[in-house]
Amino acid sequence: MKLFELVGCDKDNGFSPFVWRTKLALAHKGLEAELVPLHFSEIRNTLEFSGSKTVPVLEDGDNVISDSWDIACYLEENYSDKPSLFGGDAAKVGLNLLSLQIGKSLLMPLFKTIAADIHDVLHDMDKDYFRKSREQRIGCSIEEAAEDFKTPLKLFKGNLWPYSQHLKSEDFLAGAAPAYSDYMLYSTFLWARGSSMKKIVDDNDPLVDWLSRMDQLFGGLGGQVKYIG
Ligand SMILES: N[C@@H](CCC(=O)N[C@@H](CS)C(=O)NCC(=O)O)C(=O)O
Repeated sequence: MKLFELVGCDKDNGFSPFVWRTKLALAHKGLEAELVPLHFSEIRNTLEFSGSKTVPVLEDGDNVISDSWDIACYLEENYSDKPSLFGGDAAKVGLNLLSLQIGKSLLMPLFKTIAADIHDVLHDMDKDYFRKSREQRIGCSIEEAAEDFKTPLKLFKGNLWPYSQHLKSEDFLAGAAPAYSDYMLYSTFLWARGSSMKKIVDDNDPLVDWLSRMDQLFGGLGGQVKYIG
């Protein structure tokens, strides 16, 4: 199996939140994939064979699957003898909704919070492309985003509330054991951790203990991602 991922200057630091979802899903299933690191500028050409303009893309024998959600569904269906990622069809429908909620209420404000930091960790060849494409998305320049990160960070933190509340009574979002819902949220934090020094969770938040439980999974797969500096 091969997994195509996005990296910055450091080829060992794949920070895409969507690729993290796939890495964690593979680990949950006990599957290993060879990682193919790509810079933003290499994605389109390299992945032409897949029809995708974004990572993750997973190559599994003759099967080529793109989009983290489609990959998760593929793994669940084709590796059904391995531990379930979703916990049944009803839970799967809810996960699609959760993905949309995380996208709108967490990934969007967090992106604005860390956009300038991501720009800093990119390879020089990617910086112009990132600036042109992402400034449109965040509605301001990278420099303005660097200056005014506190407003989107406050929004991000406020939107963490339902997850924090849930984790007061549950070890994981999925209950007693982690599953894809946990990976969707956790990958959001790994994205920030691999690209930014900003502290995005308060010390007394129940998410802190959950993060430390998540960090220990799969031999410390996510826990190895250190705050960069
Ligand atoms: N919905 C897609 C989103 C994937 C995505 O946006 N990937 C970004 C990296 S985080 C990408 O490859 N962007 C390429 C580009 O912007 O040129 C998924 O879940 O896989």
